[in-house]
Amino acid sequence: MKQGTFFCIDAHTCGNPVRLVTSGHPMLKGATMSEKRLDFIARFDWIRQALMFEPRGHAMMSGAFLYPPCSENADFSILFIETSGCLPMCGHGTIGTVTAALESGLVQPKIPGQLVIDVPAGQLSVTYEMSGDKVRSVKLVNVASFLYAKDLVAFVPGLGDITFDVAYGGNFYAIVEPQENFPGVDQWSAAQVLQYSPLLRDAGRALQTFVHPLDPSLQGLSHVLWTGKPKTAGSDAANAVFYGEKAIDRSPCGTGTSARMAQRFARGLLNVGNSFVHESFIGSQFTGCIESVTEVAGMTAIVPSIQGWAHVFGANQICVDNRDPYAHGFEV
Ligand code: PYC
Repeated sequence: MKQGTFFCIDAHTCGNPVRLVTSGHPMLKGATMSEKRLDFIARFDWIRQALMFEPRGHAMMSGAFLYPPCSENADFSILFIETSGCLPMCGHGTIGTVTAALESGLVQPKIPGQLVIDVPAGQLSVTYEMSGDKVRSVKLVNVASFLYAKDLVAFVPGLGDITFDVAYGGNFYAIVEPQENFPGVDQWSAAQVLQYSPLLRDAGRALQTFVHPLDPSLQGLSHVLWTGKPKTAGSDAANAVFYGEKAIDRSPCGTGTSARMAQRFARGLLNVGNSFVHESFIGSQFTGCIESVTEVAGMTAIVPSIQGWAHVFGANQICVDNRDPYAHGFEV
């Protein structure tokens, strides 16, 4: 049938959109969110495309569905949807979803101020602060994050050789530090990020495949994180995260910040307990921290946390009607 009506709460996390879809959920097969995500991709991807792509969305559009908990200790589960697909984990998406779900009364935590959330990449522990009926800030303890490959070199047409690391923070990131052929993202325009990121991502994908050692469904170099000098007071570093085909994250990117902290930890540049204030391309900030050190299949990993804020700005009802030739959206 591939049509339906979806009620949505629209919010943004530090500038990046979060469309929390509160009705029209398909029933998904699977015991874990990882399995449910694969079922959604196989059978219901048209819903993502309709709600994320133009004309109902745009290149940066990102959203989520709430599902019942998969684990006994969890309050609920999140399925992330966005223009690039169904991410295993999304930090800005979690902060926006938690904010919208709490403010609208969609979720009632077992313990006030705390939530446990199942996501496809694993489980999150979340704490939040309220100010009246508004959520002031959300802190999530993310899945174990680790440096996967370092000092890879790829030829990027127009730039030349670029050296980069690949780290996992819920998604796999190519992380590029300033170097001879890249002056730092603070010296770059958005057009340059959009021009060179897909070229570097393609070159990285051609070098090797990036697969989570414990869950092969978590694989693929999906994001590029360019680093540089910060502009906002209090920031430790700046970044521009590229994802999908044309998106630059307006938030400082939760999974990207987790991957960056894992990379810095592995390189001896950040320690347990250190905070790391990461600035987005528009200057908004997340505060990251290395909570502890752990192991993933014999590899040293960190348990990172990310703190940020979101604002709900509206609600809408989206109709996907097959009489509309663009019912399932388009990308240009
Ligand atoms: O915050 O993790 C994140 C994220 C991923 C893609 C866009 N934002």
